[in-house]
Amino acid sequence: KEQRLAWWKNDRFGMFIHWGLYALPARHEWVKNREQLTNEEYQKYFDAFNPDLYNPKEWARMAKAAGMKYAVITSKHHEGFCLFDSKYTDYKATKTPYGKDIIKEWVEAFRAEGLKVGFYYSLIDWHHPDYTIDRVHPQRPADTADYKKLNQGRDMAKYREYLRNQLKEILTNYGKIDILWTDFSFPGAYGKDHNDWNSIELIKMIRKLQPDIIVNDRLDLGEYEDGGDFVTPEQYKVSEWPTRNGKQVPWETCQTFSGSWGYYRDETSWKDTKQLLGLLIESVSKGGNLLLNVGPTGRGLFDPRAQAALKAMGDWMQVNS
Ligand code: FUL
Repeated sequence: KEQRLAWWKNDRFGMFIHWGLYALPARHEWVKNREQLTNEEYQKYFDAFNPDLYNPKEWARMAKAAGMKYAVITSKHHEGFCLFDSKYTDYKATKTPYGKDIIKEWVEAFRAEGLKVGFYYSLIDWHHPDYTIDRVHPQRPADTADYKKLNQGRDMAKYREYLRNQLKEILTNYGKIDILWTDFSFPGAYGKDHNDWNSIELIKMIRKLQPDIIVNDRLDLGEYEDGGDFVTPEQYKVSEWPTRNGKQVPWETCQTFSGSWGYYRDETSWKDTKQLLGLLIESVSKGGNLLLNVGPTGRGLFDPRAQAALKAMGDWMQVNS
């Protein structure tokens, strides 16, 4: 584990990219859930998905200039839309008007800049017909008595197979992948946990397919011997080096420029340069990494506010890195 993590502990600073159909409505990556949209209502974003200005080389150049050394992109977020060309679904970029494998282009561009590459993959899937409706599903019922009726015909065993097949695809079809960032669990009544994903089998498969890969801690395997390689405090400034069982553990905080992870056009709560640099310095000084998120627009651009922030961080890094 120490060996696997060596480069990552040295590199410290990475770019997170949340991109999917939610970039089109541009009001949070959870929009389908928040507004309880049906697949039919959400379909218009799929039909219109055509990021004509997508230029991953430009993204990679900006990440590198900011001083970032690695990047992690959403291969699939909770909405279920796949940026990669999967054999197991038509709900993917290659079937939209855009028609190309976003992930393939992305991986090539980022590697060419010398950046390490990682995939975020959502265990949650609000589009798949076998994924059971739970308390965080867009179609959640008002009355808990209705879950059973709503879930008739949905089969999590089939979804588990889909999930496993897709993880296998992203860890097989794109060469060496440096990081896997899975997401998420909502244990408890009407939620889901590691049994729903069959996480123990998944982590074994992941290690076999990519022996050097670093995996985050979101397979809900806290008790298991291999619970992942690092912990992921989200959206708060870590005040001291996190511990598990009294021992300091590798950690990475993930943070947004404003609030949401997906592009949110009207958000005004953007952090200023001082806050962003503060996050980086505080994290590194406490032994951690910073994974700073960009949510590209529906046409494939980084918002000018994101570009300016990255530039300002890069200017600082040039003299202080
Ligand atoms: C969370 C997700 O629900 C958010 O949308 C985002 O992806 C964040 C990094 O992880 O669990």
